[in-house]
Amino acid sequence: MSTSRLAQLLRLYLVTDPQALRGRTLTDVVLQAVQGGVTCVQLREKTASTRDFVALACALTEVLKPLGVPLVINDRLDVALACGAQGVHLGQSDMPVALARQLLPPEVFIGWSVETPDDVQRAAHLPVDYLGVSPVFATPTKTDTATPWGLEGLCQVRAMTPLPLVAIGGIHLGNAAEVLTAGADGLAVVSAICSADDPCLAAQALRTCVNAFL
Ligand code: TZP
Ligand code: MG
Repeated sequence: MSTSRLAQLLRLYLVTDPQALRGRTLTDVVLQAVQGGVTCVQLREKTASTRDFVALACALTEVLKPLGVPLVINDRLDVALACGAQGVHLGQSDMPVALARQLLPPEVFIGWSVETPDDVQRAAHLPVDYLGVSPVFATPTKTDTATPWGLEGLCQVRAMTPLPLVAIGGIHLGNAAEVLTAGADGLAVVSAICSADDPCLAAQALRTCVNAFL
């Protein structure tokens, strides 16, 4: 896939978190979010058993494939392979991306979280397809993060790499425009959509903002 096509697919990137669903099912929230204009979904399960993770991944694949929305699996190559996901997202403590690239079919894209300028520099020599700039702002959704980049940090990352950049951490409708202005190609959100009263409306509003930057 071309870099520009991938950047397009990453524009409004929903990251799931079972704790953010407020009692609704994952599939329901994801479907509503996609109706509202989410362009990519990452399944992020930190406590599920492998069996449950695979079952969720397969269920989401069935829902998302016909809609043309890519599914990305967080952390787990085996789960991505088992369900035929389009992408894998890895962090600094996960499977090294060079190994992941050897293990995955060439069409499966790899995202990598960058937490420091050193990480961004290293990415230039690694087989990664996009970078997750993590976190841009502090967020109660994930508290064990590196120091937030802030908007200035995000601008610095933009100047350092031509790779598609997805910003994550504390992003909502109120700061989405400045995150895009700072150079993000896509917005990755958990709570702004998963925990919204109406995930479809929340996604619609964010998508309208993202579209204004096309
Ligand atoms: N990685 C860095 S911050 C974060 C992840 C998974 C959580 C983002 O959640 P929210 O609710 O969009 O701030
Ligand atoms: Mg990880």
